[in-house]
Amino acid sequence: MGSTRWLLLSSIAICVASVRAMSNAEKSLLRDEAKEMFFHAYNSYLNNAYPADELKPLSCSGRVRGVDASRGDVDDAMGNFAMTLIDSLDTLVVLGAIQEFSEAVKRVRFEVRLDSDVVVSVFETNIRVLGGLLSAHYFAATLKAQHEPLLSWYDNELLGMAKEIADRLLPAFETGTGIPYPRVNLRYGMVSSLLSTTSTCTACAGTMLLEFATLSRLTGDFTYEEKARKAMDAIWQRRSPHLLVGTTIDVHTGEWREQDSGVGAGIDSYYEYCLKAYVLLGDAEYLDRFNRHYEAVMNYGRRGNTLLDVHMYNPNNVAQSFVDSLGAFWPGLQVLAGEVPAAADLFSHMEHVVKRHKFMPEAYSVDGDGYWWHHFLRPEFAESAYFLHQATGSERYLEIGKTLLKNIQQHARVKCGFAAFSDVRTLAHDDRMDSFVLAETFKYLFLLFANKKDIPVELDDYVFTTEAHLLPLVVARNRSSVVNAHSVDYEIDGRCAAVHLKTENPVEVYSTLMTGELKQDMSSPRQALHATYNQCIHRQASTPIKLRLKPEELNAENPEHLQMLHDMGISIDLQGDGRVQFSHNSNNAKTPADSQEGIQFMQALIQLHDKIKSEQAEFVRVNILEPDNLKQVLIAGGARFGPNLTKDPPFMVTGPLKHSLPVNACSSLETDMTGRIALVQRGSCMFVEKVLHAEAAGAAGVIIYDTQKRGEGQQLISMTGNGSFVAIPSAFIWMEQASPLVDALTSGLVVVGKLETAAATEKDAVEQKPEETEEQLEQVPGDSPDDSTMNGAGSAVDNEPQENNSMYIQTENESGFDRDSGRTHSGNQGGNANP
Ligand code: DMJ
Repeated sequence: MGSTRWLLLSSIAICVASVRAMSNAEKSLLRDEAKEMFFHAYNSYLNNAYPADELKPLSCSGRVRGVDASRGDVDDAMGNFAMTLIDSLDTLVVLGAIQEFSEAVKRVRFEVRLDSDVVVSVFETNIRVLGGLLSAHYFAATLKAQHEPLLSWYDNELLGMAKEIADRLLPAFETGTGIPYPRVNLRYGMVSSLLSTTSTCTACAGTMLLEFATLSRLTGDFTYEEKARKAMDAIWQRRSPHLLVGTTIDVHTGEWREQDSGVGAGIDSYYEYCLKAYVLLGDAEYLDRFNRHYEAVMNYGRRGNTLLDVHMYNPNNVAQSFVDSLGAFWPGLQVLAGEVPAAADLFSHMEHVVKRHKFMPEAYSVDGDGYWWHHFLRPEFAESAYFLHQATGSERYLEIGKTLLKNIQQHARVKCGFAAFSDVRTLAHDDRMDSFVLAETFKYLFLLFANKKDIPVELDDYVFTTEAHLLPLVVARNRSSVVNAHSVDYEIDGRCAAVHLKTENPVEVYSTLMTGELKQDMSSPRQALHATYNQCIHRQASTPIKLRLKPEELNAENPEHLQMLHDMGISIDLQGDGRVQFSHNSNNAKTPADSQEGIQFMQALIQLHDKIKSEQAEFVRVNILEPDNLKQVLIAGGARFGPNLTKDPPFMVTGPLKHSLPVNACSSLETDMTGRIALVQRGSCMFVEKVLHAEAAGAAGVIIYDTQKRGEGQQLISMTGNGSFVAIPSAFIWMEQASPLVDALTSGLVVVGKLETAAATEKDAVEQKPEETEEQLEQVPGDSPDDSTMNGAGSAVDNEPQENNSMYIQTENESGFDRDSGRTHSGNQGGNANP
């Protein structure tokens, strides 16, 4: 991070001028306080819960699978293997507690078993247990090599255990794509009951390589690394043309089951491991993948200083109206990528949310309101504060960390540890202390306030895994021929000289970095890697070429414009059917710089095209009618399931409006909806489930309204399906728009929901006056309250295959992961599964 650090120091100095300098004494106190907090949690766990996987801090007892009430997928992290102890091991080293570390390693060595007859999450077991064991093994072996008497007994036992747990995960990788099943039985492998769950999250599949490669390189058995690479490749190969990935994928067919794309639950650490695989292993292809994903994520997801989920194939459309707290790790990753100003920018919005609620709600809206109000003392916000502080040296991040630390002390600390919150508004506690609180939250808080001399580990020689386990960069030396022989559809995109250099002769570059004896001090290779990826990524992402001509300004009759295109290597051909085709050929460009601009022009052109297409295809109109009078026109989001509303003539459905019961339509409706347009509340289950329930009750159409206000600049969402056939149309509206509908319900007005393709944009709708649409009203078939005609529906629905057959969303609990690794939600987390 060296070069970036100084660069940024100068650029943000002005905005931090008003933050007072924290004295060294205060910093030391906070560092010690963070350490004491860790030990309060750790000792509480040991004294009250061990050998259970987790501590219940309110009950002062352990949480044991099969004994405690099931919490659903979240319990899949627990394998009766003293998870909190294993996850805590390397934090003990970072805190300098070698005596405690030695005792804990002994406990793990002699008391922990990894072969319980229990089904676990492959992802969670990898990041918490395998990662924890590998890191602890490396520290134990290193301390022994340094003649630390407390570890003189150590004989690589944790490495043996790491191999054992990885072997127990391996059966999950026997799939059509190499993407692992989400769950495996530790003792019996892929028992038949697990084979039917074929959907897994992207992060679950793409967050294996750091741990598996480290294991391979420490043991010389490259099976693990190959498996993890294959799983990552399988995801990369299925990226969308926009360079985005979806949230869940089928392990056999490789079809995307859920096509929302963001940096939070379900995807987060896949992106993280693209960059960190490069940091750890030095393989430029992962850097290139990260670069490409990064640009796409920032390009499409950014709304002001937040990132929202978008559709991977239609990324101008926002897929979620809320921000997932797991995405708070992203600024930390941006720092590692050299994108410090952008990281600081995104972080500032998160800071605003944390200041407002004391703790970051599990999900929140763009305007900072909570969306899911619980909070599990997650590490991501502290993690980003730590990396930003490393990169900038700014006091600002120390102050933020201090506030966070004090809030945890004041509100989360209980007699037996630290309790999560079931609701940050009331600060009501939850009897839960996840192992990542010790592995990550307290580790990052300690590191934030620590000086280099306080940390007995040379951090520059390690990479932090997604669970903040430290893996040594030195493992990169031990390569196997399988690694170089390995190939995917990797192409150099010509944007970054450093990547070119490395890729043209990776072996040579690699040996330059890695020659010399195995050293404890790996700072030189680390710096070399830093120099490479910082320069490379920073340059390409922070200095985009300013286009002389934007696609939207192009006038094909303007000779200057045509000349510019020509210089950039772009030719225009008029096709026989009247379409215009643009092609770019670098060889035809005047200069390499012109060629680069040509590439960017083409990218901007594709984006413009997508945007126009999405504006035309995704909006739906909902007209509220009184007899003979159009009362109001609402523009709503469409659905990617159900009748094709883009057909000509437009499909529409008419009927009186009726509220569903239950209001969220997440179970069979209690009332007959025949011929009605069902008004349904958002939340608690998938959009498509609601619509299917309404359809089963006889509804002719569905309008789903949000329970949150629309954030500023927030786009309408378009609802995704799960592959089920849906016969009736549906639309999504914001909460603000729901009130005219609710008014109409209570006042007994005749309401006709008319759904049709809206070529107009939302702006048109606002400007549209009722009287201007009278003509349109006359086209509505029938206007009596009982008229439930589905105009043109029969044949349109019967004959029209679903447009998005390849688009799926997993059903709740299907894919076996919780929010940390995916996006399903167990009951006590109280979230919405999809909508
Ligand atoms: C941790 O287990 C890891 O950081 C993971 O990548 C995401 N979720 C939790 C912390 O919130």
